[in-house]
Amino acid sequence: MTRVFSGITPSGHLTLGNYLGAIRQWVAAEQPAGDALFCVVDLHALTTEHDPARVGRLSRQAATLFLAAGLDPQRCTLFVQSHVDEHTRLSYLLECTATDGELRRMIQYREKAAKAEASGQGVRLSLLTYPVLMAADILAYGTDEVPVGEDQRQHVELTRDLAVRFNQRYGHTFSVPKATVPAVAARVMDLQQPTSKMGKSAENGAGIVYLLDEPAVITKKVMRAVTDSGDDGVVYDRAARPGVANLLDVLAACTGGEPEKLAARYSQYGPLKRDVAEAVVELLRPLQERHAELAADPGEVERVLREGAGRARALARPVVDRAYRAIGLLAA
Ligand code: AQP
Repeated sequence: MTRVFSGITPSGHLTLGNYLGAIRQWVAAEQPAGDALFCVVDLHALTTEHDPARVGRLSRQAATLFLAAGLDPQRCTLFVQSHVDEHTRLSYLLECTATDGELRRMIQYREKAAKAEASGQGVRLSLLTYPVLMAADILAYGTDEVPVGEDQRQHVELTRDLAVRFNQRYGHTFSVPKATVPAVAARVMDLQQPTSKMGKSAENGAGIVYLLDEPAVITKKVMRAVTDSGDDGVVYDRAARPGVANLLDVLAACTGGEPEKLAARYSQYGPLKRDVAEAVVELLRPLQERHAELAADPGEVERVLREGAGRARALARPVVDRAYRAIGLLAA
């Protein structure tokens, strides 16, 4: 059976990018017997300026959205990263395996560090080391596959490198996982800045569709999406026409079509935007309705997370203990 692990950082309200790039794949990867694990990776939310109360609220909301999206706690394990100590235990061993140089090369680190520096906040050391914690999140479960959006591919590559290096130095300890990235909408772009990723921690939400946005808000954001100048109608060209290509990707992901073929149906941007808005609203409607029901019973979400943490701990403990022995630490 294939072990699947993935997570989302509660650093903002979840977006259409998180849904199309990650959560939707997770639902497809769910398996009987709880062999897939999905996690609210709350420790990662502490790597940049954060409001403690908001992290807690967003963690609960993310878990509620996982359930609303259709993840079934009978068929997979849902939990919060900080509830399972094995992640941080293993992270230190992997810090002793990784090098400073390879972490400084991570694109997300460079982008986020530049942003933190520009705003005068200072760069937290954890921003540099969090890909190692992410590697620990994945390796602690003997993971085979990590369903993620395109932006996380580099971190999964690092995870693979660390697993191979650790195994070579200290004996076979970890499975070597691979990223699985969706065929369409692996990188949903900001509707206002279509050369930047639709990211949940962006300061301006005008180009971001949040999963809990009202239908009228979604429609407004899509109708105001930046499109490209050019008089040759609607064509799918990610490099030259990123705004239109993004809309076509989203439409394809929502309706199951292919972006190039969908482009041929339109000669103007207006009708394309109207169809995208309608498709996104309809895609999110059942998720929003289920979220409203679940949010009325937060005790049930907490129960699911507690139970999930218990199962996750039992899976991770022997793997992490094995890594401790392999690297040379005495058994307690
Ligand atoms: N725009 C996107 N398109 C496709 N997939 C995306 N993902 C994120 N944004 C898009 C995928 O969602 C999963 C969870 O992402 P994350 O929480 O690890 O990272 P993030 O959403 O990128 O959030 P950050 O880093 O806190 O802040 P922002 O969003 O501002 O960069 C991953 O599988 C990711 O690929």
